[in-house]
Amino acid sequence: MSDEAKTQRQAFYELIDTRSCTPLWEVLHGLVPKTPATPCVPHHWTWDTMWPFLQRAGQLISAEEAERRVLVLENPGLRGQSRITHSLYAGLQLILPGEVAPPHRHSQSAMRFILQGQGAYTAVGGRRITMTEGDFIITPSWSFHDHGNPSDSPMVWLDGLDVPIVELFDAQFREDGEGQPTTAIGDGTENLAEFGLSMKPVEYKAPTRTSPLWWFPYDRSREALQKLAGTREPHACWGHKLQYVNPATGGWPMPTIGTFLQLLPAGFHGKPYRSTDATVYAVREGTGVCEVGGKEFAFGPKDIFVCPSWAPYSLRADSEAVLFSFSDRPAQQSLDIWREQLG
Ligand code: GTQ
Repeated sequence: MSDEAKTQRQAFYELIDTRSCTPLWEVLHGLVPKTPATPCVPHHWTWDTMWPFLQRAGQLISAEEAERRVLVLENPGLRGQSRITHSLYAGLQLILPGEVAPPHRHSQSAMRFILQGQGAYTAVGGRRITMTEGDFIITPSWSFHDHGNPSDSPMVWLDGLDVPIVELFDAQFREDGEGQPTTAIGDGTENLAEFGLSMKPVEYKAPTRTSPLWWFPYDRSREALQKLAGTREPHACWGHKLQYVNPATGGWPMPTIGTFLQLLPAGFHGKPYRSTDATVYAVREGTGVCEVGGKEFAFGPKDIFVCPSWAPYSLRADSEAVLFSFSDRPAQQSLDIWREQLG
């Protein structure tokens, strides 16, 4: 191209720039790359690092003052954005004995996976679900919730929220306080009775795609995995892996976040796998290694690690390992854009 043509083009770009306009041909391949181009990088937060940070946070601020005493897990490729992946938020929440985190509600959907402690509750619509290590709990979009810890030990859980997705759509709403009953109207066991046995009240009609079962106790999921592991060969990539479901629809528990629990037998050496849903792992039991993006994360209980979209990763287990994970798979599938590749 001649210098004159270059100069003319540049002058044209500058002219249209003054009217909030830009030439597609300069940006096309960035807009529609051949394969996913993500700023999200693989990362590992060990419990050994995070537990002292959480304890220190517990000395510095109360749950009441903080509203939620959470250390946000920020992806190193997305610093300052409060995201663990491009589409999801994650944090570690600490609630000390005797504390309450005040009620609020928001349009963002939330999930918790309990890492440490037992006897603290999260109240959804006034039903106080008493939580134990390994439990998976959902807080549906726009439902009032607060947390309290009447037990005598600290509780820590992993929070996962669809904050960046709701932000993408500019559909954020929040309301504080009031709406939540201040005394418990149930302990969560009635929620298990209604929806936790592959049955539902006959009059129930699903008003949304969010699961009416909010509490998925660990002992049940763990037992299911153990049974599976005793009766079949592990899958070459993911061992024995179950996904949590909305019992009323058979779909995902939340419209934006999918959750999984998997067991890797001792000595398991998984084949590489990749999918377009960047995945956050929380180690529940055992030790092993995740190989991803040229890194090796040697993981142990309560560690968190993240595998970005489309980066091949493989999982190994030294001892029998149980991993909880979550991703935006339901959102991608409802948009018909989700892909995976095995081996
Ligand atoms: O527990 O309601 O980690 O609203 C971030 C935002 C937790 C919560 C978080 C929240 C919550």
